[in-house]
Amino acid sequence: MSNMKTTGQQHGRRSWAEPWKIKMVEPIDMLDDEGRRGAMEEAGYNTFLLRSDAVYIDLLTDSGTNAMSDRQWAALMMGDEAYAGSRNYYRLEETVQKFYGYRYLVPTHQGRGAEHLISQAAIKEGQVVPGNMYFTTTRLHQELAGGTFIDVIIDEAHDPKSEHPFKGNIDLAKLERVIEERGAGNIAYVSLAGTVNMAGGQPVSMENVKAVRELCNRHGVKLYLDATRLAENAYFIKEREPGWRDRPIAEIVRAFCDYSDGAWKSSKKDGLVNIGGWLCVNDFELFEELRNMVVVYEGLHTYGGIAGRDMEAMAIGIEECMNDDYMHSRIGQVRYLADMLLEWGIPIVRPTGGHAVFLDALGFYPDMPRECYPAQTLAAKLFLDSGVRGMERGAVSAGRDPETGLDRKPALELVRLTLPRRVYTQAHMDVTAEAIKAVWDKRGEAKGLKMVYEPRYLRFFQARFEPLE
Ligand code: PM9
Repeated sequence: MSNMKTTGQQHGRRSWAEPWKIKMVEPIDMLDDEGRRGAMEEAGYNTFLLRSDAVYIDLLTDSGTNAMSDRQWAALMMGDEAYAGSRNYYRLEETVQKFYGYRYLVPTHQGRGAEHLISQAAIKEGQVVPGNMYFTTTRLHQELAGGTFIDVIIDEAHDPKSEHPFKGNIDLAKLERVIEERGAGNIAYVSLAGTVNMAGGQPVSMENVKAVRELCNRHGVKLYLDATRLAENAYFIKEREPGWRDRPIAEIVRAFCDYSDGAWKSSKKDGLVNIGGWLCVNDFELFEELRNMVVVYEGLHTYGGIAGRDMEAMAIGIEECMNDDYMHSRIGQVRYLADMLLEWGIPIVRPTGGHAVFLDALGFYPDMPRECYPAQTLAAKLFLDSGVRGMERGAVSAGRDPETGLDRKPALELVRLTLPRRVYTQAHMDVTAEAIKAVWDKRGEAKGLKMVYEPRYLRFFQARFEPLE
């Protein structure tokens, strides 16, 4: 039975509240105008290069920024820091098997550790990896393993105004075409992510994963999931897909995973911890290979680069993120912020996604050339106005095409305001919305940025810019 009933909604109340109360607080304050200007200049107009002390409300990412529960903090004291065979590993293994249903688990220090292992083990030089929109670290690991990512997400995902309820879905015709053109033997696997990050946190339907599985079966192709935000994806299935309304999030996650051959996960997101990740597969031979590789790149196969105490907190985080009441408040907070912006006519990606509100920078600055990095500019302007930190998710994040060396120009040029879980209150959301409104009202003044330093990999993390004005 769903525990959503405890929100009191059955009594006709309109409001919801978080199913937790605050036990410990971390003071924050805002630098004055001059302080914020100095901090932004020092950071080369890249919000990743700001010191967090300079930030007032930090919506850079939901990755590793979660507030852990009292149960998780208490669990840290139960860490078994044995080099080999830690009891926390077995607890994590049992929990992952129970909730995600896979046979074999390899722990990793975070998501990209798992991406590295699966890419190296499952991609052969020259193979392609079709998937539902690229993610920065995922695609890079696929490329470093000799693969080429091919986007087969539905067209609606590239349109910020489309109200399609499952904009994360794979376009089956596109996928079939890739398989037929390249030949099934040249497909490493299909890479399917829940609540697609770069599309605006957009979900994948159960119907779609089932159909993708059937298509993969017909061609003998493997299907692996990026389960980083799969519990959040399950909320949208419950809300929007016929037949799932009365099913708990946990059941939906399990049913979704059952269509796949394995998954990787950054537990730093909907897994409700600050560090950790894992990789799971059902195939024993592949598992043996991964278990062997993990000792080279991460650590022994019973800790994979993290402490025993962190594995214990991860196991509890899995149980907590499957709580329907919690998930209702989580997605509800994202919508609270989005709805204020919509009321003021501020352009954001529709429908509102699972982990963040995405500002449409091309809607803010329709006349600014893409070469002047509208989203990078908008993220900088927002920090300068109010100390609110967001993240560019546009041309800078997309990087260069490895073959041509030219800048990729994704259809979406966005600033992501990502909500850490169980961290900020609705008052913080009010202040954030008002800051965005102030930047929106002054949108005619923005001139853009030029890139003055570009690192080789994942340039958005460390690139530096100068203002054009
Ligand atoms: N995502 C995020 O902020 C953190 C790094 S990139 C700015 O959204 C997916 C869907 C992710 C993700 C990280 C990873 C990698 C894999 N898949 O950061 O290595 O969103 O734990 O996970 C970030 P790790």
